[in-house]
Amino acid sequence: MLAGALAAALLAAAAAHAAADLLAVEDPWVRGTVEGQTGSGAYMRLTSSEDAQLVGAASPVAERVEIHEMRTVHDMMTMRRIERLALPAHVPVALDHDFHVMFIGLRRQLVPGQTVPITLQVLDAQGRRHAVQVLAPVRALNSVRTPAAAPAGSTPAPDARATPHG
Ligand SMILES: [Cu+2]
Repeated sequence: MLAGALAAALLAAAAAHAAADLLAVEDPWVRGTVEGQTGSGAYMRLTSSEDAQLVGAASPVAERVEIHEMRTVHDMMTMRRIERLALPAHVPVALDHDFHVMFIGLRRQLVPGQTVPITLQVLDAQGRRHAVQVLAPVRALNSVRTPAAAPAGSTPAPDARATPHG
């Protein structure tokens, strides 16, 4: 009887394990665009409550949303799509420059005052997929990355480097 009640309680707890409990999203924002611009970036800080992975993203404002990694190859700053980004338990992961969310094929201009919905696809330690909803305000085109997310001693990313797709 006790075991049954405990099992029921555990099941209820598992069902209540919402995506919001899994992932804390801080300071999300999207870089504004000029008219006709087809790409932009989204920036935020993610902290997972357990070992997890960011495996995808989507937004109604863009045809495609990818997770990108910046790398320096032969002194050239390049970026590539990555399939998954590790989110170790309780370690804040900054999506600010080296990693960022990329909007490709923007359907409209993004101007300050707007809010952009983004759905993050997260795989938890048990291999379960969670959809995490984020509402990211649009910031001015020339915004630099969130100062709070920048490691000490680093310099803010110039706009041109942060949005090579644009
Ligand atoms: Cu990119």
